[in-house]
Amino acid sequence: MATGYLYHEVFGWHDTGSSAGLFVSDPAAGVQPFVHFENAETKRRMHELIVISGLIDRLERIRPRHASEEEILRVHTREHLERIKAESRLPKGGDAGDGISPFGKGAYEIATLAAGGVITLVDAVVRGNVTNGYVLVRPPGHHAVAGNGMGLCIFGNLAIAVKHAREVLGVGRIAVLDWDVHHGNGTQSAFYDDPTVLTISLHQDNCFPPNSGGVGERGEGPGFGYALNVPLPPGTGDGGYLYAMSEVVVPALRRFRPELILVASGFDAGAMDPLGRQMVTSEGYRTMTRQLMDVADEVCDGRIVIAHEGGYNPIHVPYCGLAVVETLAGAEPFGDPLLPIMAGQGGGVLLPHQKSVVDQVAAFVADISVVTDVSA
Ligand code: 9RB
Ligand code: ZN
Repeated sequence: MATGYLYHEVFGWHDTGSSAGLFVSDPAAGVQPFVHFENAETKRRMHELIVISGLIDRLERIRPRHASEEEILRVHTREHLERIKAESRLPKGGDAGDGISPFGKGAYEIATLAAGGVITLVDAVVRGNVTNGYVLVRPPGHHAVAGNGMGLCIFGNLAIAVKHAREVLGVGRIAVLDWDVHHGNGTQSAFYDDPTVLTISLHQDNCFPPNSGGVGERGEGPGFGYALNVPLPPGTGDGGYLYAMSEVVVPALRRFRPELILVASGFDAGAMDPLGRQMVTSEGYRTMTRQLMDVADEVCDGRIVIAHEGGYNPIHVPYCGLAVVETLAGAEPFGDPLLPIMAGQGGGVLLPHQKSVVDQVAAFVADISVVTDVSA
């Protein structure tokens, strides 16, 4: 069966304006404005590489629809939805909620298309039209919490799709793996007390949001044990990420036995990212995808939906994304000219301080069991 692929040109029209890296530009203080780091280019270039490489011919192109208000409200408050809608009508747009997440006019419609895009691919996978798929959406979603957006995220695209899978499609257990370099705090918070949704986040220790995603965040109430956080030290590359996959992610999925696996896929753990300080290569992302597919074949007939999040190096991100989508589709590698440059930089080796974090979280996996009462 085919691999689904979803991208829409209007995702590139979401306007985050200018900034100065992580700072607000301020000419009086000598801080010159620059194009915002979260802009269309990494995503547009990833899409164009998928076309130019010929991979597009192996994919089943899927068209997104907008998420409805009812679908957004399964995760977010009415106040948040109405505020975004109102600010989105203003000539200069507004902010998702934390004062550092600007959006231009019309962002509401683009954000609902992003959330609806993930829903569309989840529908296609659960109904059996495609085996798996990649949703190349923008704006991202994994930081948005119920009452506000943050970290450039407006609505929780994946959380909204999880609720859809549960409430409309009747999917029981769902796992969300987040390999973006930042903590998937929003997705985690939507299901923190829910033992039927396992959230696992591999991220750089204390990167963003501040003080979020420590190993001690494990869920609460009946959901205790069903949130896993692996805060990897700066400098972690393929060696540490693949060890986290094989010691935490794969065993956790084997114990939990999800019926559907979703991935929050940021490429900002990539070795050339301007925000992250990690060293993952396109081969690292390829192997992580392969590991996930192998366990998905065991537990859920291969059902995986991967949705785009961060990743800010316009040269490297397209090759990382291509590697993931090629793997999903069972296609041969097109090649990544950056790999030889990264080969000698050391990220391929697992170091003791990385291993000790992973081993700490691996000990929590035994607390996971197959939850059969999804109405709990
Ligand atoms: C600003 C600050 C950030 C930092 C990181 C992200 C991550 C995005 C992502 C978003 C915004 C702070 C602009 C702190 O890729 N998530 O997956 N902004 N950080 N202070 N100020 C002024
Ligand atoms: Zn990120």
